[in-house]
Amino acid sequence: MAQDPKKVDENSKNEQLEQYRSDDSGKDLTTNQGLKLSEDEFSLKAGERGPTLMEDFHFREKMTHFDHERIPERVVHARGFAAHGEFEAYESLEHLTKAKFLSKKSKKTPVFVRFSTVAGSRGSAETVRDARGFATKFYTEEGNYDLVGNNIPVFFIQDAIKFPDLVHAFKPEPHNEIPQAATAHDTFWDFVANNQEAAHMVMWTMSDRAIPRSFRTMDGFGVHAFRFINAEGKSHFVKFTWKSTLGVHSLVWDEAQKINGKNPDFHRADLHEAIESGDYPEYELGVQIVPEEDEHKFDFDLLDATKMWPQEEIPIQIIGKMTLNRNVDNVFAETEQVAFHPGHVVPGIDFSNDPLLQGRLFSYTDTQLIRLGGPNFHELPINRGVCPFHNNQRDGYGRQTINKGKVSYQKSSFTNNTPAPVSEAEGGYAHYQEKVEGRKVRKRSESFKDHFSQATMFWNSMSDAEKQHIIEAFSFELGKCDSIDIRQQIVDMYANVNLKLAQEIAANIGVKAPETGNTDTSKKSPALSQENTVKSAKTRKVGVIVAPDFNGKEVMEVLEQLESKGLQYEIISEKQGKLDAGNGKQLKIDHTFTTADPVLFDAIYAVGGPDVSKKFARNTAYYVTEAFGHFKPIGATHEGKKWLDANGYTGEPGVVTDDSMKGFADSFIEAITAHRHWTREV
Ligand code: HDD
Repeated sequence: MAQDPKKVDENSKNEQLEQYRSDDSGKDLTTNQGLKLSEDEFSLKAGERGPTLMEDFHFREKMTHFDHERIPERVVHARGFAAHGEFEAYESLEHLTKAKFLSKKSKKTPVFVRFSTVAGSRGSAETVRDARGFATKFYTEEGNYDLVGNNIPVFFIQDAIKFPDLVHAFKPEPHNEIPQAATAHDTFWDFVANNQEAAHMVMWTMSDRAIPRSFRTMDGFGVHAFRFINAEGKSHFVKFTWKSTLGVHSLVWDEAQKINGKNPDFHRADLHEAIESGDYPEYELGVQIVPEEDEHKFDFDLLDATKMWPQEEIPIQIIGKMTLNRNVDNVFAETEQVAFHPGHVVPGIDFSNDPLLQGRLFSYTDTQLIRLGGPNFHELPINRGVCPFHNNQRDGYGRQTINKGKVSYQKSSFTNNTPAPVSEAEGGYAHYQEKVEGRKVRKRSESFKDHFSQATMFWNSMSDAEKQHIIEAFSFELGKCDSIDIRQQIVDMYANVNLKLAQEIAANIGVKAPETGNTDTSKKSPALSQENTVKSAKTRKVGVIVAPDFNGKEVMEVLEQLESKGLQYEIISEKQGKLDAGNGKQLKIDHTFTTADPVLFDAIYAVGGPDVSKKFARNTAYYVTEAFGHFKPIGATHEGKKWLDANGYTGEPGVVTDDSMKGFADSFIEAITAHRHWTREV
């Protein structure tokens, strides 16, 4: 079904979706044919205790639909969560690209974004160590444009033909389907040892980037070099980056593993709640531009997806902002059925010859055909463009469009040769006329053969704490490899990245430490360290532990200040209900100690009360000890201070106590702004 041509604005997609939404509450129950039903709890039987009858069309329809409810999950990125929003251009990029959604300052375009883990199946936990998918669909007036990226700017492999091998290696091992959503097993590391182009991305996946605190606190990357083409036909290479306005912040590994048990839905719940409470996630879009003539000026190949473009060498120009402001109405209809494809482009955006990108251009439509059951998935509401579409494609499973007339071919005098292609000047997509020549070969370019320089740059750019986390992550993952031979191969391989890194891992996992290796510390990209990211306390969640008869007046003031600075808090006590907060106020208890857990908060504020049970004291000690061990800010006032004293935490970095309450909230918020306190001795 084609839509009327009309101006696209930020509301266009929402208005289009509205015609497909159905609110069933308050309505009469019917079959799918619209027949009203008088009974829905009992099947039709021959006698009250007799067999169910074949003629029970209602039973058959209900059961058949249920039996067919599941579709294949995505072969990768199966576990995901999505939201709607809008993109606003900060300026006109007409000098670089014809793309209309980037053509005017303040122009708004509706978007749909799906975040995902990569390895785990659809029901797997969310805070696993993995890359995160960051796929954005722009519903533009010229058709859908998909930017299908990850939260890591490089990829494991250089050529798409290896993708099935890579995925087979990191997925659970086929003989026992273990482990779920984890690379801590033999086959993944065997693949890495034998495909050393993975060295750089593995550095990222062993770093804190692979355990984000939230989808809201991670950046996104288009990974490949694409092309911008302007109205004069001039091409520039471009890389895309999404930058979270909250900065890039991560969990610690012990915490991440525990969250997977306490709340396997941690990331989706975080995104959903943030949008519901008006804390809309925001990401600025940045572009790095390289003129065609500069293609060979760098010490890496622009077409190699295992290389990033250091922003100190090729600056990032911020060109717009995306705001996610609406949750989906139905996860299956929208999040599950959305079909992304790096080949969904608009005039002004074109491809480079990156062999990973070239292969992706085949794979995505192919996978949707099996996953969404046929060639008409573009008609699903979430996938429909907001501009009209007309062609001679017809039929197929689930076809919804009723194409009128007898002609479904080019060219026909009956229709005056329409629908007709249009010229480039009228918006017709024309591929960039790159001159290409060469012999047919199955080869890797010489310029793709340096696998270690940027992995070393990444290592050199890390803070001490980040380096320590990387060593621990390698030690954990390799420590779970059964094969000592593979452990040794990986350690030897990483001596090419940094000798000390390899030696420290070797010492932890019981293999021989390499004696020689890379000790060069000269090349760095400070922007890679999360130490240098945006720091903000906004939207952080504080767990507040209170007991009956707590000092309501003072504590309520602290809570008001947290709220006024944009923080969230939840109250934890021994029993749910309400506590008297003085001045006629009451404080609602959100959680008992068991319905929450310290790993689910960014910070803990211990208040306590004058007279608490031994169990209460033990629980509070557990909360502050966990928070301390995860380097989290801890605040304590009133009776709460004694738990910090008892454990020797008072005075440690990020531990804020105040006898007089003067300035407590400010100091506590400052500690929360720092995110974690790595200099703490744990
Ligand atoms: Fe891919 C899904 C990102 C390489 C083949 N990929 C998928 C999704 C993201 C990415 C975010 C999930 C989209 C969604 O939420 O629905 N993929 C990447 C990035 C890559 C990459 C950033 C490297 C730069 N992918 C890649 C290669 C191939 C694929 C080399 C195959 C040649 N990817 C797929 C797929 C998926 C997919 C099998 C599974 C589900 C889907 O496409 O829709 O076709």
